Amino acid sequence: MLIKNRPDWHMPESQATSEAVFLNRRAFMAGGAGLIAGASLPGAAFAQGADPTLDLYPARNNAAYTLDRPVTNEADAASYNNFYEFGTSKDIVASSKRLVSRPWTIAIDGMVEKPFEIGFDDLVRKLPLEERLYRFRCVEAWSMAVPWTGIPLKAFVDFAKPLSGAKYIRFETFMNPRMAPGQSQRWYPWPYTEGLTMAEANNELPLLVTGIYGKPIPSQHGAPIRLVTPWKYGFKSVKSITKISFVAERPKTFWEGLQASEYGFWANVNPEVSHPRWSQASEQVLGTRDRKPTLLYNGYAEQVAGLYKGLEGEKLFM
Ligand SMILES: Nc1nc2c(c(=O)[nH]1)N[C@H]1C(S)=C(S)[C@@H](COP(=O)(O)O)O[C@H]1N2
Ligand SMILES: [Mo]
Repeated sequence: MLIKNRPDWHMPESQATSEAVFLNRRAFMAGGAGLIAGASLPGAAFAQGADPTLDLYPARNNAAYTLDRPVTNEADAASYNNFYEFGTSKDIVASSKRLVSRPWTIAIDGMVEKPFEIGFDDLVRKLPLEERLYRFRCVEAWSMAVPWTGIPLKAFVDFAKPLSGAKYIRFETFMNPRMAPGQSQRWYPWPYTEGLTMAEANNELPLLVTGIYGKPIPSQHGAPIRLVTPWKYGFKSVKSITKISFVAERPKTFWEGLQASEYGFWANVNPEVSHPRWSQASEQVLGTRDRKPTLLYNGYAEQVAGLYKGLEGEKLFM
């Protein structure tokens, strides 16, 4: 196995237990560990042309969203990723180059006036794009601060015209095991899915992200379009979306399907509620030697706390 030199802030494997460590064990026992090797095949066969949305960047910055810490170095954010479709390590940049992000079609279905499909390059020119600086917190207790560019989810919801019976929005990633070797690992509930309540979807914070650091989003961050919900743990921020459905029932998410006792639907950040394998009290800031205290709702209580009034009986923080 190749061990790359890491900057000295990088957490040793022992500290940075992966979200899926128990799965690796399961895979090993099933004799499927060799499948992971496929994730590092060269991506040459999938080479693509210039990005057709380059002219949209950098987008206007929305100055309403400020940070309490410096923006994470771009190279650090771009080389420490979770994208299980391309491997379970943090080092998936090379294998994620297999992601073919053009042409890219998104299906909008379920409880909408009229289901439709739209090409990504068409969608991104129909709706407003803006840049926002957000904190981002993974349940593995690392964090970063990122200039995302995206479409406010609320603008997309209005565009999709959901019916009043729609109570949740469900997001789904592509399914293509030939392109994404991790999807050959049959014990995962592929494709990756996530969901929000309609009230959450209509909040000001969630972004359908299409860019990062003033450029179109690269493969490892979830090209060409992914969700970002900065008050929730990172696993809610589903990458490379191909389907958005409006539904009446709470969707079952990928991580709930894997391990419901550890990963719930709400997944709101709370320093006082530990995950079974990680204290959530503090976070390792990527690219620095800093551990910072974690903030309730990752510092976004002012914007989102009201969403959870009356839901105190729910497991809001896992
Ligand atoms: N489709 C898909 N989306 C995903 C994941 C994944 O494995 N597959 N991992 C999630 C997790 S656990 C995190 S922390 C973030 C990481 O985003 P980043 O690599 O852009 O920092 O993506 C989330 N979205
Ligand atoms: Mo994560």
